Amino acid sequence: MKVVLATRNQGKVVELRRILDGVDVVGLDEYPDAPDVPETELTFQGNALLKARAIAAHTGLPAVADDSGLCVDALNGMPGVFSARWAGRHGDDEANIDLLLGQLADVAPELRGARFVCVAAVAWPSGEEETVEGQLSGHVIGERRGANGFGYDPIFVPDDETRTTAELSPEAKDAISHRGKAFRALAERLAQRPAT
Ligand code: ITT
Repeated sequence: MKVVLATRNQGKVVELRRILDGVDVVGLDEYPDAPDVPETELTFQGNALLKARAIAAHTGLPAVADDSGLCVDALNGMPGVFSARWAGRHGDDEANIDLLLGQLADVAPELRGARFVCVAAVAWPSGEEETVEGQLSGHVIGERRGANGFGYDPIFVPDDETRTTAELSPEAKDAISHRGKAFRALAERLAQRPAT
């Protein structure tokens, strides 16, 4: 089965291709005229569906999208759906991390709990759609460590780990990550369905 991956984030494309092993994944680079879909919803599920729907309508293929982010307890769940643009400019990982570290500077270690959340959506050209969710709980540390991954990985340590997700190998991150969980569930759904 062929599906279009509705993301322009290359870090995600790399992760998703790895996780959706066995599915024929084409990227948006093959559809240069595909619409840019603003994430206007206030939930991960709403935004994932917006993106998947628009790309399924444009390509006539099943389209897969996710919306994800980091929900920090001390910030009442923020940045959440605003994670990619927390410091103002979409995808500016360095500025986003700097801002978050500043906001948590006076927060005690035991109060720095957070979780990554990912909602993955598939939209079928027929109009049907499904979503699945994955989470990874942990805490935010006070400085950057590690060079793997993307986004907030250098400052996030999962529960039962001492390393940040940027210090884990890609495979070790996939095995426990919010996106790994959501997309493995989605891959099962895709395997059970015809392509139209
Ligand atoms: P698309 O919308 O094109 O898929 P995006 O980067 O805008 O790409 P999101 O709207 O889902 O994606 O934003 C997710 C942001 O949350 C991402 O830019 C990171 O800042 C953060 N994030 C999500 N998953 C992460 C992960 O596994 N590791 C580190 N940061 C992550």
